[in-house]
Formats: sequence, C-alpha cells, structure tokens
Amino acid sequence: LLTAAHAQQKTNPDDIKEKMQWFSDAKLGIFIHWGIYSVKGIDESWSFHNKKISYPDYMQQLKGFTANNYNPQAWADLIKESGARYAVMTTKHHDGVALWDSKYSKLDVANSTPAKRDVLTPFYAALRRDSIKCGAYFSLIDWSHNDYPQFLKDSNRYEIKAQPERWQRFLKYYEGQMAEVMTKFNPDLWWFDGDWEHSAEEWEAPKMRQMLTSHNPNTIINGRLQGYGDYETPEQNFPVSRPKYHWWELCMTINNNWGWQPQDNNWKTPFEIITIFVDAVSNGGNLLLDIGPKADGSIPEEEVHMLKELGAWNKRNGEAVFNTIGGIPQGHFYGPTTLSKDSSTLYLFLPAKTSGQVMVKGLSNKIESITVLGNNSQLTHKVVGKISWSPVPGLVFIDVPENVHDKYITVLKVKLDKAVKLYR
Ligand code: H79
Repeated sequence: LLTAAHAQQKTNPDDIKEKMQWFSDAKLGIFIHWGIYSVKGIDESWSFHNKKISYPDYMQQLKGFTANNYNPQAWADLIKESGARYAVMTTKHHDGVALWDSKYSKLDVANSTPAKRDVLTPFYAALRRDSIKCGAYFSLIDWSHNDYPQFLKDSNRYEIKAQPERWQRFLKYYEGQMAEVMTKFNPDLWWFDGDWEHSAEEWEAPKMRQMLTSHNPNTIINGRLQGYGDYETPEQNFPVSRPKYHWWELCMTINNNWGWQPQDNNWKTPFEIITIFVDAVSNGGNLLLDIGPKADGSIPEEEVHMLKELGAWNKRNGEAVFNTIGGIPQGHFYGPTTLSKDSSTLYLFLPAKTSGQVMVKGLSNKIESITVLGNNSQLTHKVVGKISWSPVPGLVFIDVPENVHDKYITVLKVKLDKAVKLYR
C-alpha cells in the first residue's frame, strides 16, 4: 500500500535528521498484531468491515481474549534475540478495541475481556528493560465508535459536512485516546494506519503531529498521517528500486496475515525473510517484520523459530547490517550491498551459495582484505582488465570457496583503502 499521496512528505528531512538516527541504524523492527481477532483467528477488523462475520459475532471474541499465557518479558527477550531494535505493538486496530485501560471507552481489554488488565504497560516496560525502542501502532479509523462516519462497508452512518458536531465528538475521543497512549507509554515511534478514510484536514493531522512532538520532540511518526509523518512505510509489496524518500520501512508478514490465523501455513522461510531483509537494508530501508500472537498470549512456534534463526544469522552477520548505510548502486554487484558509515568497508551479500568467483565492477579503490563474516576466512581476489593508462578500474573477481557459506546468506567484508570510490 503505497500511494502517491503517501510519498508527499510535508516534513523537511534536514529538520528531523537527528531524531531519525536511531531509526536509520536500527534496520530491524518487530511488528505485533494482537487483539480480539486472534480469538477466532480471523482478519483483524476487516472481517466484520467486509461482512465475512457480523459485527456482534466479531465482538463475541471479547469473551475469549484471556491473555492467560502472556509473558511480556519473554516477548521482549525473543524480540531482543532476533536482533531487532524496535517493536511496534497494536495499541488499537480499526475495530476500536484498546489494549490499554482507556478512560474514554469501555471497549478495551481491561474492562471488556477476561484478560481484565492493560496488556501494554508490562510489555513496554519489558522492551525498555531490554533497550528496545517502543512503537505504538494506532489506528486513526475506529469502526466501533458511534460518531465515526464509516461503519460497515457500504453503510455510512453520516456525512461529516452534514453533521460536523458529530465529527467533532469523534475527534475529541480520538485525540483523547491518542493523548492517553502518549502520556502512558511515551512511544519512541508512532505507527498510524487508516489515514486514507479522511483528509489531513479532517484528521487534524498537523495538530496531532504538534501534540505528539511537543510532548516528545524525538518521537518518530510513520507516513500514514496524510503526509505529516517522518518516513514512508510500504506494506507487503517490496519496492523494486531504491525508494526516493529519506527514510523508509517495509512492513511484512511472515505468513499471509497480520494476526494469528490457524489455517494460514504459508510461512516464508528464513532464507526468504533474510533475503528480503538485506535487500531492504541494501536500499537504505528497514524491515518491520510482523508476528501474530494467539489470544492466550503465546507466540506461534513458526514465528518463534523465524525470530531465532534471524537472530542467529544476525549474530554471525549483523556487522554488515546494523549501523550501516545503504550500499553501492546496482550494476556494480549482482546482489545486495551495504557500506560502513565511513564508506571504507563494503559488504557484499551473496544472492545464492555461489562458489567459484563473484565480480565487482567499477571499484576504483585498492582492496586491503576480504573476509567472510561469521567464520573469518580470508578470500583471495584478482583484478582483470585494468589498462594502465585508463581511468577505468579493472574488474574485481573474488574467489569464494564452497566451504565458507552461511546457512542462509553469506556476507563478504571488503576492506577498502579509503571511502569507496566508484567509476560510473
Ligand atoms: O494492520 C494491518 C492491516 O490490517 C492494515 N495495515 C496493516 C499493517 C491494512 N489496512 N489497509 N490495508 C491493510 C490495505 C487496505 C487497502 C484498502 Fe483501500 C483500503 C483497499 C480499500 C480500502 C486504500 C484505500 C487503498 C485503496 C483504497
């Protein structure tokens, strides 16, 4: 989901550069979709909106949200183990069910479910103990609120123009809940969703941004605030070429759904996820990888496995990912690349378990050493086609023996004599 409107940033990158630094360095975040939709294992909010289930049947799920086996510290520890540096939790989805104890509504898990408690406070506390940045997903849409204009698909309650006072009532509620999340949890990052149902003016987007940034000048806001955010967030579809905006993050599910759905066994493999991850990082972006815990608070084993494998890969290869910058333009190397911040180390991600030789084109630097991350093998290389009187650099061929490969994606660390210099 990436429309032209989403690409229209109203913030000046120079003004927000400093606060964006941790986000730039973070590379990996874990997205969590947890709500009453995990009771029946159906689409979050959309299932009743699209009339796959009636609204009352959807809300029956409140009775099944127990959080009986919820262990927020174990969640945070697993996220830490994956290598992720931030987590984004659904505080409220389009269904309007708040995961904290809201004074503005009874429709929250503390007052209307057997969980009988605010489940966010202990989770954000655990994340902070593990030095993981705290993100709050907050749906602008609230399909349950009586003063929200759009209810079920095709059944609009009212037109804002016809009943502006009603929209004002909704805005008061929406601002109130946003302020609650802001003061209770002081999120490092806000992840809005659903902005497409109204204009920036109707959402009072500039005012909301102002409220959040005056409370916490360092808070980061995603792009789904009708242009008043700090970074762009394409959803599921991977951009083929490097996005134009300064900061971006691909959000993606591990199977096909955001929340837990028992019939969905279409799990991506660790190889696939790591390939997507390094491709995003190579293009200067982050990956926000989603998990969908069950209603009792347990995390599906396939997702636990994925996060652990990702973490183990990051232990071996994280040097090439975290705190790096996007790599060299495609065409120099047939695979993802990153650079150290001073650009004097080039990391090459082998797209497959290639053995034999891999080639780098147009590299004007001298190479000081080439090693394989995770096992420290030294690799040899040769330069071919260099003509002494020509400024065109030769082609670098690196010898990659069979036995150096990582279980998933192999990374070559190429130390250069100085900052990378490319011949275009
Ligand atoms: O929370 C997850 C999804 O429930 C939510 N975002 C992720 C993170 C999500 N919201 N919307 N979508 C996913 C896709 C929605 C697309 C559409 Fe439309 C909304 C199709 C029709 C209405 C926007 C407006 C795109 C076309 C028109």
